[in-house]
Amino acid sequence: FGMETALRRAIENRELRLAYQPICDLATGRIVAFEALARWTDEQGRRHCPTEFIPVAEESGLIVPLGRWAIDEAARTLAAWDARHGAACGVKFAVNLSAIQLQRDDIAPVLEAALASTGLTGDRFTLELTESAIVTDPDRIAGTMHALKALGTTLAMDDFGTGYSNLAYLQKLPIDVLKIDRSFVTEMLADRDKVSIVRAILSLAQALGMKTTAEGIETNELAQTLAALGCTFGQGYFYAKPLEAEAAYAMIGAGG
Ligand code: G
Ligand code: G
Ligand code: MN
Ligand code: NA
Repeated sequence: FGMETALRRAIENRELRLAYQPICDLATGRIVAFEALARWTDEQGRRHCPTEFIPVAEESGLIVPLGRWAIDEAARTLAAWDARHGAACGVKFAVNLSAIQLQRDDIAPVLEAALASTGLTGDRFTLELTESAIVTDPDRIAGTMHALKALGTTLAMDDFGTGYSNLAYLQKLPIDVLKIDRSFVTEMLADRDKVSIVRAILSLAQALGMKTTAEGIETNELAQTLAALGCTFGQGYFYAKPLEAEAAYAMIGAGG
């Protein structure tokens, strides 16, 4: 299986990088966090999309070393930013955890070790989980989520609204932020009636005491509309695409 072998080598040869996309406070425009997104350029200079290699990593079990690398790399980068720019203005890094990764690996001790080796505190990290993680193995995932919370992290539910939502879990689990899937945000532009879906998610989050991040914001108009609706944070090409670490670092302290 070609891609699996190549990906295994890529992890060993450090061909993977993280790109960083800002997440902004919608009320002020300030950058509060960056989502770390895996990028792979192979020896031949070909770029592979995460939507292709993450599923391969999950099927092959390579998601375990890949996921550990992502946590370590994010922590090293954030610690380096702190050293250059007084605590990097307190920005957080958000790291994605896939359902299969959470089933196969015990991630809280991995993060704890990364915190210990960098001196970072857990409150500098958000972990993004998908609904499928919770549906697959609720008891195991609940244990992991509580262990991650005990380290001081923020937990976000990624791509919210696209999975097989069981609303009972939302109340039971220590989820801090709902990330409204990009598809709903995009639909708001195409069809104003779709605003009602976003409104419903925002009021659900508010009722449960959670914050909200709208993904896929591509225009100022959308940013303004979502801010007016009470959404907490925004992410999307309007603010910036996923950036190389240096370009992302250059954005902090810029005031959005
Ligand atoms: O950047 P975008 O094409 O960058 O990402 C596509 C998908 O890949 C997203 O759903 C994103 O959550 C996922 N993804 C990107 N990086 C990682 C990673 O390090 N771990 C996991 N589990 N998923 C990732
Ligand atoms: O599933 P997750 O939210 O982790 O994936 C993030 C994905 O969304 C990445 O592939 C990233 O490149 C993409 N993305 C981020 N902002 C925008 C945007 O404004 N528009 C579109 N079309 N994609 C975006
Ligand atoms: Mn995400
Ligand atoms: Na998402």
